[in-house]
Amino acid sequence: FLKPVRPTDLIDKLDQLTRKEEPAPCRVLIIDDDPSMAEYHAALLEQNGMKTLTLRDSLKVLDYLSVFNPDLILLDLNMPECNGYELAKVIRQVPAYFRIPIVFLSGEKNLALQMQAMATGGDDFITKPVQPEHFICSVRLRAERMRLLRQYMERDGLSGLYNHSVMKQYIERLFLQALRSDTPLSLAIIDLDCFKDINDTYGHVAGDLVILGISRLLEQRLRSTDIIGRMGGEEFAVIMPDTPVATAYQVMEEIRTKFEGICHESVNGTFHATFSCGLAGFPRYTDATGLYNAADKALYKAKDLGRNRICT
Ligand code: GH3
Ligand code: MG
Ligand code: MG
Ligand code: MG
Repeated sequence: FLKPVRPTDLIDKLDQLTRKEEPAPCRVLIIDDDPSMAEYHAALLEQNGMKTLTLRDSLKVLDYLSVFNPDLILLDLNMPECNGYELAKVIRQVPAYFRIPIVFLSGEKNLALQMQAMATGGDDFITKPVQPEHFICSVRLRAERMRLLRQYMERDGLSGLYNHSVMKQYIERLFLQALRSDTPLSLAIIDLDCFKDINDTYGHVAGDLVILGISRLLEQRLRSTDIIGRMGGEEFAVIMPDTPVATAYQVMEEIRTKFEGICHESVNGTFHATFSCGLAGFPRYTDATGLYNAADKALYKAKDLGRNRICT
């Protein structure tokens, strides 16, 4: 005998499935040619729950930025290969890194030179030797704000997955990476079936719960290196690096089966939901747009063939 579902139960469930703010620690990139200095600053931050990466060679910075994805950059001013002024200017020229706070960390006492450094795009100037409490507090506040800002800009409000514009950037970037390293890559586009009917029959709160349900299921089942996003409405995309289409098909098929088995609750009774999925991959498609269009076309094929299936 089933207990009737109250609207508040659904709201509680929505809350439960909504991903809370990321628990991951703030990431701080330290660029300093003096290893003992860098180590000391890194230790201070690590002891206070932050993750750090130290680079001695300022010329390597751009390579590491996209990999480490820092919430804040600590930049030494005087370095042999490329000084802090020049480096800050270069970093600021990359649109994706425009917002990352840059804090200069230098023994430079000359106020005019400090101002000159700030003018290149620095957010603050801390003189060495640092006062530890002040240093930790200053770095933490800026890094945490950056992480929150990033969350708002990059994530979809309901599902917590990456939003449309971030996914488009990832598709371009990961496609180029696959091309360069000549490794396979798969792209899946997922669309919930007859979702309008689900909303109409069971209410939009239940619909939202289905969106959250598929979001959490994708996160649980896929690898941490896979990129999952909500493209809009009831459409999702998954980028799977290092994964040939045949493997991606198996994984998505497993997710599809699991999803159709989930019993969703609503004030108008329980129900099941399904999705259709289009798959395409590199090396078959040789540019990111072609790949996306192919996956989209495969999705339409899946819909045409009767939904609740995966097509390539
Ligand atoms: P198909 O199987 O062909 O995809 O049919 P469909 O009904 O899923 O497709 P259609 O594009 O006609 O309708 C999509 C519906 O998804 C319409 C819209 O109300 C609903 N929807 C979009 N975003 C949300 C959301 O955030 N929450 C809820 N509850 N519904 C949403
Ligand atoms: Mg130096
Ligand atoms: Mg749909
Ligand atoms: Mg749709």
